[in-house]
Amino acid sequence: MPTPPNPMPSPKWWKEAIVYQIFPRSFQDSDGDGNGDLRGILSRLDYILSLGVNTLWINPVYPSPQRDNGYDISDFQDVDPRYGTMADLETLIKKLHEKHLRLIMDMVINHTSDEHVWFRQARTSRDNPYYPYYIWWPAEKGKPPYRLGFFDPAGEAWNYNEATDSYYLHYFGVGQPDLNWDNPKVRQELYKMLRFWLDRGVDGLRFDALTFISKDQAFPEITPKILKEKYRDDWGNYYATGPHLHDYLRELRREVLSHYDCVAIAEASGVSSDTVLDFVADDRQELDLLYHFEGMLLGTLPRGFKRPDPAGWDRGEFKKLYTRWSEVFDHRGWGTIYLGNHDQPRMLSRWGDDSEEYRDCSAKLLFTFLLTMRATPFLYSGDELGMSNIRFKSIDEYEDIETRLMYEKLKAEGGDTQGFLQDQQLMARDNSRTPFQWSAEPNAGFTPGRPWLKINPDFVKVNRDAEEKDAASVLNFVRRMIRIRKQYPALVYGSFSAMTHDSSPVFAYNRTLHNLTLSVLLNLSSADQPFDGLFSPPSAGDVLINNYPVLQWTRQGLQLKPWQALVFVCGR
Ligand code: ISL
Repeated sequence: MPTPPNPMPSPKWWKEAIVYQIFPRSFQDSDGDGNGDLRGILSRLDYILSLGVNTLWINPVYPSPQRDNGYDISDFQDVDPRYGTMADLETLIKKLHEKHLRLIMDMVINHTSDEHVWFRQARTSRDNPYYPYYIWWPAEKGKPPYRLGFFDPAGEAWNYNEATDSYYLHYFGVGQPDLNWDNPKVRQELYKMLRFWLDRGVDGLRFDALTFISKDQAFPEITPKILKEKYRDDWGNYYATGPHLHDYLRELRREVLSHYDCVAIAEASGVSSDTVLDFVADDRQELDLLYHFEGMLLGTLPRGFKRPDPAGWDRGEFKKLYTRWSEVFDHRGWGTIYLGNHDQPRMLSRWGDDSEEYRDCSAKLLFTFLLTMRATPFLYSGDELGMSNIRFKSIDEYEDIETRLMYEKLKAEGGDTQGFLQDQQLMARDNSRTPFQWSAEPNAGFTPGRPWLKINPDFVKVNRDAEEKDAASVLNFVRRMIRIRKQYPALVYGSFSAMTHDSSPVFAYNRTLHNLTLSVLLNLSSADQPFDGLFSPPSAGDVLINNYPVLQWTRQGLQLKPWQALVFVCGR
């Protein structure tokens, strides 16, 4: 007998998880220093619970010089005073567990800060026992082969260190030296550190830049031609092909993960739908989940090089891509879905339409999409209010190392800095890092002090308080969608089948489990769209979700309003 298209997968808590990501620095400040902190999160637990989410992911809160917002860790096993204390973190874990919420912590194990004691030791001499904790190119061999450093002013991943007369490798900023995973001591130290957190009750680990940990230390020449032909012109694709990557992931599973009931999630630049199962299929014994960048690339300008066209991403490709990423897990593995996070602009501004007219309905549509796909949804804090890009005008308003360095580099090269600033209004990471908008009070109720990053002036209208009072707000819609996802297992485990494969902006699909089908219709555009497929009022079933007060049937089928999102339920 042929296998059914989507057999019921084995249930797991992390397949049923609805993850809410908090960028702690911007969520809630409790002590007036202008930075969000752990006590701030604790004071907002009721709000988080009211959303209906069951899992929290927080970005790094470890001691750090904060050159890359905590992704440059100087001590893996403590809490940065600006976020609070270890006791605050322990209280957070305890309180979350009392309320049946799980906690995912961010683990940055591809690199450390240059202020980490390992690196402070390593850089003093080639004989130092910590020298082999990092990756070096001795100067007597000449200049090292070119590698791209994402956050480097010269775009170079090698930095010369005088005391050792050698260059250290840093795929990100100069203050983020890459760890040498080929050194078994490094791996054992990291495993010990991970156990430290898991022993404290952390339920999941989100591994930063995990696909980059293994490097070919013969450092072959990667010419522009090779990069283009073999790696689709993306250094991330090359960095994700390290020779021992899968060995290390299997070892990580064996030594650490397999001993805990935890979920392991990789941030996985360079992984495509062709290779994802090598990481997350059960029999691989590596990871549980990963999140890919293929969706993001569809709406990305190659780092500041092209004029943005916010409405310009290809709807047909979008549908194809997410259908492909759903189907790849039909029989093995499990996926994740997201449209924004701390590294991306606000999802409403990038994938929806944040104009006065369509911001509400397009935000609601995007949540309908995230919460009806066959994958674990990652929701980014603030999106549930329909927060949008701040669109800074001047470079001085930016805090982010990425934007600031790209600007400096361009300026030094005599490039088009004005065009770049315009692009950043769509793409910059700081767009999604502005403080959470709690109320119309000064500083949006985020801090009594001076916020570390400017608050989006639209907070006087777009804020939690106002949306609480409005039954038709984005916030209340999100709560409803979350309830529905929890109420219908078909939305988690049911099969996914796309209803159409055309290039129209209407994304239509069915989610079916046993005798129940939920049909989802999404008009991903700011124009009316006909939908003539397969549908007539009685057979469509009952309307479960409609982000408009109307539903317009014609002889040909449905006439969808701009950004209209519909969910029908049929069967029982
Ligand atoms: O490699 C990339 C593109 O080819 C990047 O998208 C890369 O994967 C991504 O920037 C990694 O992000 C993570 O690590 C960074 C940090 O700044 C980000 O905030 C974090 O999410 C360095 O730790």
